[in-house]
Amino acid sequence: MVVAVILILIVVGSVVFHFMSPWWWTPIASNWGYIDDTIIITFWITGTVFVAVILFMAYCVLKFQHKEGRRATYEPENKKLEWWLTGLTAIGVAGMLAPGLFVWNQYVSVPEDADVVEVLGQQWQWSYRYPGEDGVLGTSDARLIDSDNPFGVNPNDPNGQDDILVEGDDLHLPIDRPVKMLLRSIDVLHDFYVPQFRAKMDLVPGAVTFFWLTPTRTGAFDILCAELCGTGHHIMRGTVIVDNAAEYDEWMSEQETFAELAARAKAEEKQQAGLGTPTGDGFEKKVSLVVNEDTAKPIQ
Ligand SMILES: [Cu+2]
Repeated sequence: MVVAVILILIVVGSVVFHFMSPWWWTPIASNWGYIDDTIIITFWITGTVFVAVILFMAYCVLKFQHKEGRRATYEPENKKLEWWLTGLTAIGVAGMLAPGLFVWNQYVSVPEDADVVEVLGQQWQWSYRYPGEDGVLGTSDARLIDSDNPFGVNPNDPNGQDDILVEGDDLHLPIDRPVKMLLRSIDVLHDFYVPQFRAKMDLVPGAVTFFWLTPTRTGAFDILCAELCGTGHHIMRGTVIVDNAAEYDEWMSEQETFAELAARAKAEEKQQAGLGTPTGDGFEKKVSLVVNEDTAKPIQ
């Protein structure tokens, strides 16, 4: 009797906790309400099975408790019952998997008018690249990455010259605009995850993965890495800021392009080598005397 009561209390407690729990998901900030729907369907199916199984156990504990002279019967085969259990299990599993297939199809079917943003993951930080005014990202290659070209943008690709590079700062997205997120890693597996967007995807070295979303709420949201990627995994965080159109345009106008970044890096290099004097216009003036630092003698 006590065991049956405990089992019933477990069921009641679980259902009450499920509906009263303070640890529920955060309010959604993207178009992916479908993903919440699939989770709710899974909750209902697994929850119904959980309640049915535990209540059945409570019933059996009560009904078949020990009584003097009662003997258990042996029934190894029950075709009818097996068909029922197989059929119901199949319907339950299909009910959990099928909605996910439809949502997944939508998740990777990018609308034609979507903007593009590239997310670059590395141990242990996030960086972002926007296509600039031409709307096309330049080609890139991990082998081109160095301290002056942290994204490995192909310097010979005209499409890459106006790419906007955002390193060590926030990702900005405009509200109500579909955006295709291209995901690239330059070292190990990472996973770009914004809980409020209900969206996540692995970054796989050597491949470019993608999904799309439309931000539906302005604000600042955490970007987490959801793939164990080394000792600094827990600090691999970022912030995505969803702006209204005016704020977004203003922010974008303050960003630096790949060409500007490359020119600045070159200028700094020259300055460090002692071959130029800052003139404010990119060291355009040629110096007449070039000094070989090894010998400190004038060379031709
Ligand atoms: Cu990571």
